[in-house]
Amino acid sequence: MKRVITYGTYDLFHEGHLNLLRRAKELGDYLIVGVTTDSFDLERGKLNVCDNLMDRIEAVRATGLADRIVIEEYQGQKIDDIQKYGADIFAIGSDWTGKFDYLREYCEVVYLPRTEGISSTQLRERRAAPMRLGVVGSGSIARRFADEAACVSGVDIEALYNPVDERAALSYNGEAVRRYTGEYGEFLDAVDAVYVASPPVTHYGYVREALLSGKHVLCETPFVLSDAEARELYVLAEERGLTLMVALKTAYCPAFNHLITLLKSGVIGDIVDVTASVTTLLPDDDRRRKAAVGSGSFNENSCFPLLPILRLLGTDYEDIRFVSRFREGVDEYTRCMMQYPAAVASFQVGLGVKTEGNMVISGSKGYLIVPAPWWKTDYFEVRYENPAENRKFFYPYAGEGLRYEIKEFLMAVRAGKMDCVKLTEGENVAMAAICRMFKEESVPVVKI
Ligand code: C2G
Repeated sequence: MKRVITYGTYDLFHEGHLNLLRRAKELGDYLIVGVTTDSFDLERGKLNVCDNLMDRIEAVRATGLADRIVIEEYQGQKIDDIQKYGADIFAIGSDWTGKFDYLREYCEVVYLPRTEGISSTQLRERRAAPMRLGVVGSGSIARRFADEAACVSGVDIEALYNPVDERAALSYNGEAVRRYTGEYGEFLDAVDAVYVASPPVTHYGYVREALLSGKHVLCETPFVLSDAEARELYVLAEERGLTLMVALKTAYCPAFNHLITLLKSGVIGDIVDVTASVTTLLPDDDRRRKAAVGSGSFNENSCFPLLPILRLLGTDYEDIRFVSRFREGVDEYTRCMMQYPAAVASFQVGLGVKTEGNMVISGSKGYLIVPAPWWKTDYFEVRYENPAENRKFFYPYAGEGLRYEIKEFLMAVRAGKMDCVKLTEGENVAMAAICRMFKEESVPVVKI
């Protein structure tokens, strides 16, 4: 009996998939079909899979062509499967020609003709017109965002708004994005949604006007610098049925999310301490180090450490205090301590001081450590008193890591959700409230 094995995601199962399975089956007597898991697809950069694993398996089963269906979970599994199931032939579509020649060591490799004119990507795009996104601002984060957006299907960057810089330009998919200078209203008319990446003090105004014009908003960090402003914007979004999300990239990364779910499931027992730091050493003349509204280390960086703190310990802290080194009217370094009924958190942020950028979460049974830069999490360790029990976890962190937030934003807009469970309204309001308290010194701020 000749055994054939083939693999795929089989998202939005279509004629191309069916033809491929038929051709693969004709090569032998017994067909094994591997269907990728959602996490394996994420790892290999497929971010937009619509159907879940069970639906995709069901679609393959319904063809009646597969004699056995297996789940593909990791890179290198094809070799294991070929040996485990005694496959004689590995078959795959011609779009992969040459890519699986390394399997010839284990069995025959056949590249089958691909069906032209149909693909899951096309079907996904046909299901919903691409979201026309406008970008406010054209600094380095906006440029990185545009590069990352090109990796997410279903999003098109249509317009750039920058009223202050005559030379402002943004390139998307190799082309210059149409630029609007003084006319925010015209810019908003040209798009469905807005990504706000202008200086922080301008966020509130741009977000508000975009929401009033019926546009969904993804706003860079720091979102806004007062809880009253944050609340007002969420009310506007809710009244108009719009999505309002904050582009705090760490919140949407696969590793960070697994870290949170592991901790919530009790791997280190009760969480007693969260310690994290984020420092960016900037030149003295950088805009962010100048005494102006919205500048300084706390405003610039605090949302990063506050993300794990608020997510793990909640927003009901009992006490908060700061020690800051101020130079020329701006905090170039701040250490903050937050006290909870049965836990404590502290973090350091700096623009004029450099620290180790790791995160340690301590618990009653062990601790979790993420090496610097923890906010770009792709690896962490859970450690115990007995080192034999320690565990290491590795994850993909594709590109600049912004594609995850872009994908979540697109999914929230399409699903008609106001925000995303990965970074909630409550957390964003709490972060804005802490920025306000620091600015107003309504809680202890010791200046050194
Ligand atoms: N296919 C095809 N014609 C199309 C579209 C897809 O013949 N118009 C084939 C692909 O070449 C592949 C199979 O259908 O052999 C499944 O395609 P996808 O679902 O896109 O999966 P893919 O990303 O190609 O998975 O481990 C996974 C495999 O490496 C490939």
